[in-house]
Amino acid sequence: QHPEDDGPDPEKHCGHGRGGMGEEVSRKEDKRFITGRGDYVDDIKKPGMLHCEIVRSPHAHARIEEIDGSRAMAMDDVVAVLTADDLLEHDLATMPTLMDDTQDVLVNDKVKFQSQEVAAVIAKDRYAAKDGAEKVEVEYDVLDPVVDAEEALKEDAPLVRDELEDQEDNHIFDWDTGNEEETQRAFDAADVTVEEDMEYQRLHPAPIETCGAVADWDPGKDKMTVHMTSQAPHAHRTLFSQVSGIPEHKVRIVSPDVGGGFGNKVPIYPGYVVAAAASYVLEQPVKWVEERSENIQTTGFARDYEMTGEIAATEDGEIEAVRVDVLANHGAYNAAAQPSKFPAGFFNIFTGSYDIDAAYGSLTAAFTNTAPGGVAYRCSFRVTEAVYLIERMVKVLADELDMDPTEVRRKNFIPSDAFPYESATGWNYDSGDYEKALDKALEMADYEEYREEQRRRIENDADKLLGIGVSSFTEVVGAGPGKQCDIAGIEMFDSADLRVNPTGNAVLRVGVQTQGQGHETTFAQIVAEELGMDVDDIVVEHGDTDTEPYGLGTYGSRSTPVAGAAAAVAARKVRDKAKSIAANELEAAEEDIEWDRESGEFHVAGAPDRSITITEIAAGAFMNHPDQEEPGLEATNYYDPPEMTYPFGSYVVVVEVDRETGEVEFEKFVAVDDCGNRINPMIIEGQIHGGLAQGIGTAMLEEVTYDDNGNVTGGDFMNYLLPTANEIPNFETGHTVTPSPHHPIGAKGVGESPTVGSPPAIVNAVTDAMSHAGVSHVEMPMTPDRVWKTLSEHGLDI
Ligand code: MCN
Ligand code: CUM
Repeated sequence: QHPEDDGPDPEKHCGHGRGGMGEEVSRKEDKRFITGRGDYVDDIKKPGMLHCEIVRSPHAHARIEEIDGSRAMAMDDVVAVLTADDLLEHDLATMPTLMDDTQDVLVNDKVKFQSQEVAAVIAKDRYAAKDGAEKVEVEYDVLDPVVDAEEALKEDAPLVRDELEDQEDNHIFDWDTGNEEETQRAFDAADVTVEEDMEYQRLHPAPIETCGAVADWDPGKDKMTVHMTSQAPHAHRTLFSQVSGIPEHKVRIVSPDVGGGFGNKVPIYPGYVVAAAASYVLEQPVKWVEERSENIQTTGFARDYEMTGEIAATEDGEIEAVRVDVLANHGAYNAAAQPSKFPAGFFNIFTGSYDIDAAYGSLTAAFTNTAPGGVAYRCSFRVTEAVYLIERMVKVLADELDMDPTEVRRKNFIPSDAFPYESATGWNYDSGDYEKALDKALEMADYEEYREEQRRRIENDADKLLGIGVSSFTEVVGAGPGKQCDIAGIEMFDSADLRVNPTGNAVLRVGVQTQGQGHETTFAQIVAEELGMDVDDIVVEHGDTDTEPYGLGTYGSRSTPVAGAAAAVAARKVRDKAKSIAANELEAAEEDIEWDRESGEFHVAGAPDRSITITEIAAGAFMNHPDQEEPGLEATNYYDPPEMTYPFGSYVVVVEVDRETGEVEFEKFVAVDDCGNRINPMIIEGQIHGGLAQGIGTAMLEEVTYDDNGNVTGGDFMNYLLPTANEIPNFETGHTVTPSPHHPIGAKGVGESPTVGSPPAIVNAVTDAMSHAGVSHVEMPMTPDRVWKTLSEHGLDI
């Protein structure tokens, strides 16, 4: 995959003061963000631009009898009212989802979830469009909805997808993994078995910026340009071209600055297609930007798994088998944003950090009258659900055996010398050292002292109970390899294109798309490290399909594992050519030219004073190129990773549970993460803080709920509770470094780890406070009323 190079050594100080690996370089992008010069979709204004407002169904399940747009059309600034009939003329009434289902762009026959797209009003300004949308009259024949997956699978449930020929019920698919018989045998023979039901509630990714697009059809060039909020511009261009029939080279997708993605901006939404269709028909630019409630109510949601976990173990806590059964609510369409061969995402990594011989998982997915989705919100394609399951079950087992949960973990960890390790469900873990991370976290958290304090409080019948929760999670991020992972058939590689200019600075173009992760800084650091350039001399460009090399986008924490590898390899290719130019400049043989990572310079072997910098080499490449070489200094790499990367960590959470009110307070929050070699520790810290906040939101506050009529009851930020600074404790972070053996710079992804790893640690802490009274589980979000109820059911309330 790349020229032989051991890469940066994590033991040594990296970066060498030029802003390479390991340096806390300030974020290059922040200057424009904090001075109000960001360039978001809603900032784009084009001459003659029209505005699109979507008319949405107030009902969750209803047949459309009639749509009358005449009163809207009669308004002054309204230019057009579009319905499914108009889109049908252009074959755009439906679009494929990422899981090969077909979703209505505008509803043709039957509404399948509340706020589904029914019609669109195009007007000269946003206000007129909104007023017009209110004047569109839609006659509905309201049907009974079903919002719960279990209800949806009952025989007399309303049929969500009656337009599908073979669909007689709401069942979408069954999926399983592992070895059922072997697992059953282990359960039959086990000393101890435990079982727990747990729900991973439906969540909303909640980026600051909602989804939107400015579509601009140019009839002179036959070209469609769409500025849109996209985590995957190239993949979206291919899909746009396939759906619209406009040849791919005549479609340009631009993702300017994106105000947060969190998985929300991986799917294609009807609004994008409507804006593009309207621009095509009206031959004017059309802008569509969602409002907050539209985003909360209709955008790709996260989770919604009802799980039953089981563990079979010996009396001294050795785990022999794990089994899990899942009921998944996929909403009205099968539209989870994940590699197409993985209908349950990467959920089958549910054996976690443990060496377990037998495992079996089964899952049933159902249609309901709710918005589609399932994969979003820092989930690593449902590793969140898998980690929650196993880390909760280990705690349940520890309680059953009356053992310390950290002892159970230690007994079962995959040993650090067992890597590469193949799990019972077929994952190939690249590297890990779980005990080291756990030791570090326990030490940072004063674990033993808190255990003492916990005992004291129980003995003294204290008003506030203490709970200590641990999670030792393993992540899997960095999809491909392309043969295993694809989006709509396109293999999941990624790319980087590095061009050095005659004056010695460079432009790196990448196929991934940052939404706040700081790629403009960290990717420049990779090049600085691998080429000896100064980080300020490298500009990173992304998000324009006309200029960037094809890439699959940013999600599943794949940017560093895949595009980061591509950037390193492209830089090394440039370095190879640089050697030839250096030889020419220094009048030496190419074999005698060595590159020194420390100084970043090229010199003649055995003569360190005969050296030359990359800036001088750049000049040589353009002004005095060697006869045997092409002029210029650039390289491109398309990187198909041989394997995914397996970051991990140990989190320790200490909580106080108020026996009178059920309120939970964080006393201590320790997070030790291992993402292999670290590019920018400050950016990593930021990723961890944000992810932990989202983990706290998950465990304590957030849930998308529906009433029996299918109304979204948490459709705004008054009801859908995001954590604020008030709810967030002081985090103590630490790290260990276990490099990925197959990644050119030894890095693993980190963006999702904290959201994946923290919810079980928090729930483990809250249950731990009450486990002496027999509490084995509290469902998320652990609101005070829920916790109080649990306290009172177990005689702990006062
Ligand atoms: N990094 C590093 N050293 C490492 C690993 C990562 O310095 N060993 C840096 C990276 O170079 C990058 C950042 O940390 O600048 C995150 O990298 P990575 O783990 O590769 O994740 P991605 O860049 O692919 O980001 C995706 C991930 C996902 S899937 C979600 S969801 C999420 C998350 O990132 N969405 C975010 N973090 C987010 N942060 C912000 N601000 N906004 C979002 O929408
Ligand atoms: Cu699962 S949310 Mo991210 O992969 O964009």
